[in-house]
Amino acid sequence: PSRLSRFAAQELEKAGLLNKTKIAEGGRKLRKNWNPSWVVLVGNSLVFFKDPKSQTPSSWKPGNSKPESSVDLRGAQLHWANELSSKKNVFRLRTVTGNEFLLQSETDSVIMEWYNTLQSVIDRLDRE
Ligand code: I3P
Repeated sequence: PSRLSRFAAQELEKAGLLNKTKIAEGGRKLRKNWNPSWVVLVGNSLVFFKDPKSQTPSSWKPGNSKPESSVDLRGAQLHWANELSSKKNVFRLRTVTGNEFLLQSETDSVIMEWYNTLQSVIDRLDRE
């Protein structure tokens, strides 16, 4: 099965554009590299796509858009993390495997909605 079809049967909860940087991989610190990312919350996964607007028109075809990466939200931890960046409205998402991401929006309401929605999915998975 393609990487996309794994998600096709699951419920789409939320999608939008956020700034993203990965700051750790398996507990090992990484150098920040902020980029706009199309973020999709589907089922128990947060899926990242490259921002279509940052690509050339010829490279962007909806049908062959492959996720850049995805994150299993089961057991994940979410924290506001404004001390980890000079940017405003930053939160950190840490997976059980020790991958850490910072996600950010210039718009307060946008980042609040993402935070609340992700926290409710994580809480639901914790109760299962
Ligand atoms: C980093 C870049 C990041 C910044 C980071 C810098 O420099 O400016 O945007 O994070 O700060 O180190 P470089 O491009 O040379 O890697 P924020 O935008 O989140 O502040 P940091 O090292 O204090 O995390």
